[in-house]
Amino acid sequence: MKRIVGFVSVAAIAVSACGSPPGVEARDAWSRPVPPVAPATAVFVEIHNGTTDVVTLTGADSAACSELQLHETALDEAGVMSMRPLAGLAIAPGDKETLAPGGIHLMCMSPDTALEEFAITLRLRNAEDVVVEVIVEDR
Ligand SMILES: [Cu+2]
Repeated sequence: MKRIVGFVSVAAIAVSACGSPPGVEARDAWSRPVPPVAPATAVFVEIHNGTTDVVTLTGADSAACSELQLHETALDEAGVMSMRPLAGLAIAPGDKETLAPGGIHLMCMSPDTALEEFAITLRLRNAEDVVVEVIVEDR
């Protein structure tokens, strides 16, 4: 039994020495400042899939939002830009997706508009959840 425990701890050291394993990384998360009465605000982020599987963003959570929905922006039949919920955003292995103004975004409902930054947790299929800090700034 003692031998098994010793082997496990050596293996754990070997893994940590190699740095963090390839995974999913979220970078450059941001949101525009909005007035205190704003019912919602969009959150943008870059998601890198460093795994060997397709990873799908299905939504997110944050203490700063009553709900965080995945939305896409599209032209409707009347030619008007509108937003609609998106079930998921697939990211190919080794690829990245950028959530940006005019496209896919996360919609923070009832945002806490007093915050200059807030954490969100990205919900992913095929990978662990990823927490990223959203910076509130004008771009
Ligand atoms: Cu939206």
